[in-house]
Amino acid sequence: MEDYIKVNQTIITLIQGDITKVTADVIVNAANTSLLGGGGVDGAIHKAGGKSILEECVKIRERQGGCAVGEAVITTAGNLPASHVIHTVGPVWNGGNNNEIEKLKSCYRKSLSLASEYKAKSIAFPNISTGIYRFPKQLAAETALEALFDYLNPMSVEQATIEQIYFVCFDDVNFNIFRNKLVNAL
Ligand code: AR6
Repeated sequence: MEDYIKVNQTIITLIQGDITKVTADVIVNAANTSLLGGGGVDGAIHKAGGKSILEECVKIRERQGGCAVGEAVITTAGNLPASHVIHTVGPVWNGGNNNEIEKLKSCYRKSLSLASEYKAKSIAFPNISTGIYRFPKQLAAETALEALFDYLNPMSVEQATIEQIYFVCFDDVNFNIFRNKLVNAL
């Protein structure tokens, strides 16, 4: 069973599993500033999506020198069941004194804006920064949902294209945190 809530016209759905298997217009990647791939969800997306994703990342690097923390760039989704991948760079958790919360919020906000620019109707997010970058999971979930609710409430004009937002939790800890939060929001 999928858990979901509706905010204005947008449905927010919780899924447990591998984001590379999710069908959505846009899949979001938790990348690093080099855009050249890595481990975790980044490794999984490049592996499943194929080399066309990396080729476009290399072009973006040549054009603008990678991607800053809190920013987002867009490429093809290659072989994934999506039209585009948005690569965003989450903050490394450093104790919380380095604007990590604002930077993480910015990842969600910029990804949603970019998806809207591309007229995406659906977008799937992983739990950005909560793996190798060690952002505390509870705080990351609160930050992600706050960014989302800020974006959807009040409904902005650009938001109108996005009808479906998926939170794809890979690990049990993140899944249970999100499930509790969504149940409480009902
Ligand atoms: N589908 C969905 N979520 C996943 C998957 C998957 N296939 N695999 C892992 N996760 P991480 P970060 C979850 O480490 O913390 C890379 O090397 C995982 O359980 O992928 O933002 C990049 O190149 C966790 O909850 O990303 C960067 O260098 C979440 O994805 C660095 O890691 C994020 O974990 C970014 O670190």
